[in-house]
Amino acid sequence: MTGTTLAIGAYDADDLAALRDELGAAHVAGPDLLGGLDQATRAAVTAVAYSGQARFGAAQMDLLPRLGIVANYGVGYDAIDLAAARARGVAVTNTPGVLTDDVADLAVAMLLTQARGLVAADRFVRSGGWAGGGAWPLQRKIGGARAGILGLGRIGRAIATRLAAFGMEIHYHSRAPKQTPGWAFHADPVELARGVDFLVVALVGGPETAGYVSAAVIEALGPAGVLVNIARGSCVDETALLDALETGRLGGAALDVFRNEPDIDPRFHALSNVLLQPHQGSATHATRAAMARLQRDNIAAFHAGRPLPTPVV
Ligand code: 8YV
Repeated sequence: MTGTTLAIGAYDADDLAALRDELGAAHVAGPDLLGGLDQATRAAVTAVAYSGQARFGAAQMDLLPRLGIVANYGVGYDAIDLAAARARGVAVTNTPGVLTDDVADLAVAMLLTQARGLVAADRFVRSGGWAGGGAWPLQRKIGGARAGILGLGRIGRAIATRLAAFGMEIHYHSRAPKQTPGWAFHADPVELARGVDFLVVALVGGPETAGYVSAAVIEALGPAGVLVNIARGSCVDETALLDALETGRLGGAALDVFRNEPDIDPRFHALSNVLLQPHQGSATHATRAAMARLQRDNIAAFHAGRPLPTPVV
């Protein structure tokens, strides 16, 4: 093995144990702690196993002069500065495919939860409202309603397929029309939002999609509309979203991702029309294990001089 592996960020316990056992990896909790490692330790690092949303850019790479690979624990690699990696000859890998089903499942669960008011209904039963003779208000039917998917990549398509199975009408926006089983393409995201009841964000993260769900998209979705985001907080103009939710100009939202995770904007806490999730799209035992396996396979291939299984750069 050439050089050592450093795991950076938060890991599930089994995955961190496997990084230690299989690759002899050391661990730091975040990229901000790199500077605290002594120079000999940093100079030995050739592979980084990366996890999290904190920025890993030129400044961090330059603390690791022999760095050859950053293997990301996730499909979205927007936290990693690809240009800085390219400029330094550092390979970047991710974990595509293995988490698609889980993220799509969560998106559907969040959409259904909002449509049928499941969280409030649970409270209604627990608080004795039901036993006390109160009437639970009628909720929204999913079958026949219109779902808009923003970004029809692997995950967007898996979400659309699931929602189609619920009898929803599927609309989507992506850079160009795609081969679909009759789903309606919209060239303009505002027009997509205007034409649907639920808008699910499944875009990639990064600068090219920052604020893509703009104030205009949110206004177009409107007072009866519900926004679901399982992609990245950066894709949404969060201030516009909060303003619209607080004033009822947007009906509701179900969010697994935020701009400043995990320390999210406290304005969200006060909103009863929002479902808040702790960025758990890929967080099942089986999927995290598969992601971690793929991450370790990429690092092992790098150390052995073999082709990387899932390269990005
Ligand atoms: C995280 C994700 O990577 O795959 C992605 O892009 O956002 C998640 O799977 C995971 O939470 C580990 O940080």
